[in-house]
Amino acid sequence: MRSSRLFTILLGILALSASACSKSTLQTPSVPAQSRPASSMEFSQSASWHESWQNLSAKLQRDGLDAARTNALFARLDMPPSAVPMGIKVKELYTNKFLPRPKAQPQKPFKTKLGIPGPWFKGVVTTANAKKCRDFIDQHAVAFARAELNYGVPSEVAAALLFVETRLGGYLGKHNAFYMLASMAVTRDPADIPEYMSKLPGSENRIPWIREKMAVKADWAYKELKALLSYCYANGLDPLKIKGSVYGAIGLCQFMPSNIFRYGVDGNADGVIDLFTVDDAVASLSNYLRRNGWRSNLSVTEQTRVLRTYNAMDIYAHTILALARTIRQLG
Ligand SMILES: [Ca+2]
Repeated sequence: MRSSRLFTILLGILALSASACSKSTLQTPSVPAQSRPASSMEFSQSASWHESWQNLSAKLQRDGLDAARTNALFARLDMPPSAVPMGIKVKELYTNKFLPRPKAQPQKPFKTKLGIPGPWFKGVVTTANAKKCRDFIDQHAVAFARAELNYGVPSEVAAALLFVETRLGGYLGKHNAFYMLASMAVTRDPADIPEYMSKLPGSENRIPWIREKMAVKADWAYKELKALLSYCYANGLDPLKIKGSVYGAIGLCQFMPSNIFRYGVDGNADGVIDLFTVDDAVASLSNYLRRNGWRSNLSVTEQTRVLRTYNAMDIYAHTILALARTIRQLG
């Protein structure tokens, strides 16, 4: 039953691929309103933020990014770096290192009727959510069938992962990925995140430690920024229009930009890898899982190990596997 449906669906792929040729185009300049600063207090009080962007732009060009596009892009970025991504990261690192809190008793793993160990993310593994995933698979039957055939990742697992990451594309992050990564890349001085520093007890005595961590994270953000811009230029996408997480993960499958080059797939063969389309997101995440060890007939423990390459938490992997089984039980 399943395989004959699969075959019918695959017959439709060629026709679909031939007609799908729309390309994203560069649009007129404008910074998304939701990316604008809520308060100028969130940013460095330094008067030289224009200079920060200029230096960043010059470095990207020295590292090989197209000069005209990069200059034009930064000319449109008419606001100071945001302290938000680096501030949140420093707060997290500092709190873990210097302000350990008595941990709540961790939930012990437990057996469940589904055969997937708990705990799971609260409120995710429900029949209602499984139905949403089943409907989503049916609506995008070609994308899921093709990915399952090419990479061996069951549709239910791919859909459950998309549900956990972005609620099937319903929540794609409220930030502009380019602005967040660019901000993080130029925020290297504890004085640039005063709102965060003032709330961390004892931080004034640990400036060298904080500065060192900021440098590592800023370098990381720079690499991701470079990957994001290379991706946008290669695919005709406008970086100022790409929504993402506070750390620049994008698309239905929430890939970091550097992973797009490693694992991104143009699922619908329209010449563009666009992780905001279901076809490309499902193909890309399935390729990612396959390349990180997904095979048919893996045990739950082995499936968990593969999913943990996507996100290192057991609860993440177990939630996806439990939701996938619930979808399958719907038939
Ligand atoms: Ca595509």
